[in-house]
Amino acid sequence: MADLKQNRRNFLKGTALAGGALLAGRATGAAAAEGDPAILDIQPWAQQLGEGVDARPYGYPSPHEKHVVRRSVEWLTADPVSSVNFTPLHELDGIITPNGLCFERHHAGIAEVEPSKFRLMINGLVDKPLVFTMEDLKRYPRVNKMFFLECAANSGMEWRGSQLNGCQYTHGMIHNVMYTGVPLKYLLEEAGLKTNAKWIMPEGADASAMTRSIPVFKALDDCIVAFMMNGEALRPEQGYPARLVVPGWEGNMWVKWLRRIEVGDEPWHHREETSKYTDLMENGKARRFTWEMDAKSVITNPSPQAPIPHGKGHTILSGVAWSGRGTITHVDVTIDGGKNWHAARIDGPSLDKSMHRFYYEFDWDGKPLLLQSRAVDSTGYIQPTKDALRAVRGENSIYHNNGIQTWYVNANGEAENVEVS
Ligand SMILES: Nc1nc2c(c(=O)[nH]1)N[C@H]1C(S)=C(S)[C@@H](COP(=O)(O)O)O[C@H]1N2
Ligand SMILES: [Mo]
Repeated sequence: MADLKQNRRNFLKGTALAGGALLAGRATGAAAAEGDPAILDIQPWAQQLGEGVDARPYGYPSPHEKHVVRRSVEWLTADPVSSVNFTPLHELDGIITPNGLCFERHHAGIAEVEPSKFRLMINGLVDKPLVFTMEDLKRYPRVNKMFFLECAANSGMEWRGSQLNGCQYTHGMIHNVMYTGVPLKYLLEEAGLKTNAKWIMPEGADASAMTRSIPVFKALDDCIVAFMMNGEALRPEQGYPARLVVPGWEGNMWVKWLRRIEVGDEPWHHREETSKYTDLMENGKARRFTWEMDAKSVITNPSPQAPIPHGKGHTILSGVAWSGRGTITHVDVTIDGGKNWHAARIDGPSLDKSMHRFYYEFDWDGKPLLLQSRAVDSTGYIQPTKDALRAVRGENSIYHNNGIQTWYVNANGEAENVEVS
């Protein structure tokens, strides 16, 4: 483990870098090597013509990236149609989740909705019940907003101790996407909310007909009926042709394949807000309606699926942080299990209820590391330790685990999921 002096030095370097200084004298490029065939030989791709512009009408990644895929945990569920797969966070950088890599959570498989048969009904406590087609929706003013969606069960398997080896599995029930769609407020206003309208109940068109109760204040604030993600039509997996976006709130409320929104004066207490998506406390009572996702972060590199490949020396640590209550104002990082904390550098857009990317550059002495990150959001909330969460919530929880994650890195640079107290 690095000693205190070592860490102070790293801290100063980290600060200098955050100030924009370059890594003077620490360049990692190798000196020009004589006779390097990768430089001198004419490579296959330069010896023949490549494919033309007619070869790939819809592009796809390089064959060298074929390991960058969503993955599932086999023992987690009995059947893939009511299951989950995970975003490969350790293979991504920046803040955008590519459409083909967004984790999926379905209760009854992927509904293949025919867009010409899409109908969105608004009924219940409204002046005039309305039905919208896709064409109708596309004639309302639309907005473009980037938001994370995190399943409330993300990190749920870790509640009783470290279990899964990889941030894809411990933290990959999240994606961060730019949505294009119509503010729900415009549609509700057109239908005209009655004065006693306090709740809405979005319903999915899939075989699970998923429903959740959402308070009207949220529906009128920032919910969106989205039909595009990252610039193209929603993928079937994500609710094509339209899904509800409920910024900062648990993923279960973001109803996919939207078909109906009922307006009422009280919540419906359906399955997804009673038997599921409630938190069983120590005293046997269940906490319900925990909508907002608290600030959370994870180091994506290094991590169990992404060891340090280069041995000691200049090392880039990277990760993501998010909060359902606003932006992330800082992320602190420790490489010695919490003895010393260093300010990480947040890079890229800092948007409300969206993922943030952070980096911490340090000189690795080649000794084992205990890595942790801790996010602070714009409300001043500080991401808690897992022990602090358990002290308040007991041992029975699954959902809403935003505790600090620890990776142990050995002298070979291999990482493992552990807990320190
Ligand atoms: N209609 C419908 N909507 C749904 C679901 C579903 O099974 N059916 N799953 C919910 C859950 S539990 C989550 S976490 C998110 C997952 O969204 P994603 O598949 O885009 O990742 O969608 C939510 N919306
Ligand atoms: Mo979920």
